[in-house]
Amino acid sequence: MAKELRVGLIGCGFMGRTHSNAYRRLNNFFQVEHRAVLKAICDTNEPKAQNYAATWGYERVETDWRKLIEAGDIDLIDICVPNVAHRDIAVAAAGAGKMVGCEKPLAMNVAQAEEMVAAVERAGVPNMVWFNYRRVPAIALARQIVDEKRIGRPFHYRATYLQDWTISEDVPQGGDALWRLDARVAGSGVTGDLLAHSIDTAMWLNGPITRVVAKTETFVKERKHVVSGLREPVHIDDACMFLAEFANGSMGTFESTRYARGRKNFNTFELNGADGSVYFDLEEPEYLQYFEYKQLQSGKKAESHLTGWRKIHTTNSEHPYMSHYWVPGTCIGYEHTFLNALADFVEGIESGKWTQPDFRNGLQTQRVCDAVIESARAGRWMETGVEL
Ligand code: SOE
Repeated sequence: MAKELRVGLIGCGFMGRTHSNAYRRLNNFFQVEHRAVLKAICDTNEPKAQNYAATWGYERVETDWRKLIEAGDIDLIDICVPNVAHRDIAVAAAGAGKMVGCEKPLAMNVAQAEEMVAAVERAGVPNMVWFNYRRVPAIALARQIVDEKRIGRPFHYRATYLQDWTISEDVPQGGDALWRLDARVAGSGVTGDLLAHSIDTAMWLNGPITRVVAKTETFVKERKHVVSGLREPVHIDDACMFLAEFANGSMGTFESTRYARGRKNFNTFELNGADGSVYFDLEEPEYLQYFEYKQLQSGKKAESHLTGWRKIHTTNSEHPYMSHYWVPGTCIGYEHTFLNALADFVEGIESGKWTQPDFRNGLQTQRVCDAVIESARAGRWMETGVEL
């Protein structure tokens, strides 16, 4: 009989939906020993939580997250609430001996993230940060190509993460839907929200980022606050650009904004090495582009008249995660990245080799985010303090 993984999920927003969908689908696609059981959903807005429970099949509703922590019938606390609440919930959950999943960014800042790491490590509980883009098959293939040493000595890493949903000055800040614009709740703007993804992917593919120099901008200086009803100063970074040095000697550029008209979720990266390059664009998520300069098997340079960027449609069963889905040539979507992450987490619990990124790994990304914000404030290069 399958073991139960009894889930208490906190937060009824967009991320709560992506995670709930993953729990529901887990056993349809992955042969794991555990069966996910949706025990309780928690939100301070009870009617919203009731509706959510009915939609996704949660057994019960709570309005105070502490009730989930105390509950004897919950194994995993999944944190899908605004960043300001991550630390308290995670520390309490770990203290109660529960497994913890947390949406990104891990925390408001490094100090909080360190407390969270200490709590899960003291308790010895499995933990994960939901950096879902690592679980895009094409991105996981990029990692495989790096691991196979097909890139050679790395020189450049280039990332962009662009959106356009805050251009209008009439978009308010704060409240359930727009807390990402309120620095007291989000910690930072695009740096913690979007660049955290880019940084996580970059360090996964290309190793630790050691130093950064950044420039941020807040284009709309005041917005009406949903809670107070007043026009209040905006303290988040609307846009951020930074240069990075990697421990392996390569150089990085990162750009993110919510003011790139026409760009909805434009998340790209390119890694250039002496022997090859990879390029990914989330607007064509099933493709990884690969330029092979030196052939791995022969050690020789690819014949010049045949070189060129190869656009790999990552839908073969040999591609990461794809053997769990459909026949070659058919695609999976955004929601499957969360399902893949959950499957990795559960397989990690079962094998005893917990999956990455765990909280300690999420702390490394937090260190870069904090260094980026600090560098923009101070106007100079900053050491990140990322573990080497
Ligand atoms: C912001 O608009 C957002 O929803 C992020 O918070 C997610 O992490 C990103 O993947 C999509 O965009």
